[in-house]
This record gives sequence, C-alpha cells and structure tokens, in this order.
Amino acid sequence: MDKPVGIIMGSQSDWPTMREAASILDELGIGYEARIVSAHRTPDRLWDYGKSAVERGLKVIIAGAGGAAHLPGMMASKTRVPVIGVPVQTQALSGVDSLYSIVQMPKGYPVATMAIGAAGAANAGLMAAGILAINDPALAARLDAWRAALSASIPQEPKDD
Ligand code: RP5
Repeated sequence: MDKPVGIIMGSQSDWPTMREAASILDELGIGYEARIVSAHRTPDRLWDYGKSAVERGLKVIIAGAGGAAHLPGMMASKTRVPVIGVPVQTQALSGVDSLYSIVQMPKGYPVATMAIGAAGAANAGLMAAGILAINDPALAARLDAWRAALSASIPQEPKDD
C-alpha cells in the first residue's frame, strides 16, 4: 500500500493522541507512516524528514506536538507538503500552549491547525482524507460513506442513561 500520509509527533507520549489520526486513516484505507520527530530533541531528523518528504511521495503531513510545539511549523518551513498541526493537550496549560505555538504562523508558511487533543487528531486524519480525495474518487466515496454513517448514528432525541 502507498503511504501518502506522514504522521509525526514530538514524543512517544504524543502517540495516544496521534493514534486517533492513525485510526481514521485505517478506517478509510489510507496508507501512512508514523514517526517520532522532535523539533528540539532530534532536529537533524526533522530536517531530513522535511527535506525528503516530496521525493518520498508524501502528500500530507500530520504533525502533533505539545507544550513548546514547534514541530508543525518547522516542518512547514522545510517542505511544501501540506502540514496539518495537532496541538497535544498538556498537563500544565491544558494544551493552550500547544495551540498557540502551532496556530500563529507567519505569512508564507501555513500550518492547518486543528483543535486541541484527540478530536483534533481525528479531524487531522479526516482533513488529510479530504485532501487526498480530491484526486482519488474511490477514497472520496469512502469518505462520503464515513460521513453519512456518522450523521446516521446521531439520534433525533436525547435519552436518559
Ligand atoms: C513535546 O514535548 C512533545 O511533543 C510532547 O508533547 C512534549 C512532552 O514530551 P515528553 O517529555 O513527554 O517526551 O516535544
């Protein structure tokens, strides 16, 4: 299977969050790789990943990090492959630190920033699917079906526990 999506994260501790993106890609039959790439602890790995992203055939990069979350922005500065940023929830500041670190990119190097935490990671998977579906009718049909199933699962009325 092709692996058009790269899921990268700053630490092993981000994986429980970033796994939500991976699960969505699994559900939709999209190939991906998952790697730990830290802007601060492994800057050379970040550089190499960004430099080789296009030639390796990556079409979308999902980058999650927490705290001083520089990974998504640094990756966006190193490759034109679209970067979707996921602010990982932190203990000290609840992920607001991560969000602010990712969202305020300077003009010229965008990061598509998702919500904080698990919902943001899942939505990053769906955003990647939407981008890839532009040129993949079979994937577009799977994504439409996924969205329709979610809608159909929402009850009309609330019920007591
Ligand atoms: C960031 O620091 C990572 O993305 C992670 O969210 C945070 C904490 O990392 P650990 O100390 O848990 O490895 O670089």
